[in-house]
Amino acid sequence: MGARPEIPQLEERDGIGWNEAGTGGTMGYLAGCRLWSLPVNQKTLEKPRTKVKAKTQRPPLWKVILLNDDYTPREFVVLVLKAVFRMNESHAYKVMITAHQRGACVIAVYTRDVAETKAKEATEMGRAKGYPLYFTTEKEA
Ligand code: TYC
Repeated sequence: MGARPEIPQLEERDGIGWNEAGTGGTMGYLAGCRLWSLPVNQKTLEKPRTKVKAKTQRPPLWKVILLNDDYTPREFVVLVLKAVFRMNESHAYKVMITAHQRGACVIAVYTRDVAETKAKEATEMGRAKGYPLYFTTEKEA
C-alpha cells in the first residue's frame, strides 16, 4: 500500500475551489473536501501554467561587399560609397582602398532587403557610367 497522496494546499477551501499546484491535474473542492479530480488532459478549466514568453527574433543580417576591379576610378568608388552608404569622405576612402588592396571589402550590414537594394543601386551607378564596379551581398554567418 502506497502512501495516500497529500491533498494540495487550497487557495479557497470554502466553496468550490480549484487547485493545480503540484497535482498534475485539477481537483475540485467543496468545504475542504475533494469532490472529484481530473487528469491533466480532461481539464475543462485551465490556466496557463507558464508565462508566454514573447520571442522577438532579430532578422538575420546581410553583408554588402565591394569588389575591386581595374577600371573604375577611385574617386568614383568613393562618390558611390558616400551617396548610397552614407559614408563620410575618410571612411569611404578607407573602404575603397581596402577593396583596392585586398580585392574586396565588407562595407556594412543590413537586413536582406536593404542590403540587396543598396548593392543594386550602387552597382547601377557604376554601370550607368560604363564601369564594372560591383557590389554583392552575403548572409552573415
Ligand atoms: N582598382 C581601381 C583602380 O585602381 C579602384 C577601385 C577600388 C575599384 C575599389 C573598385 O571596389 C573598388 N582604379
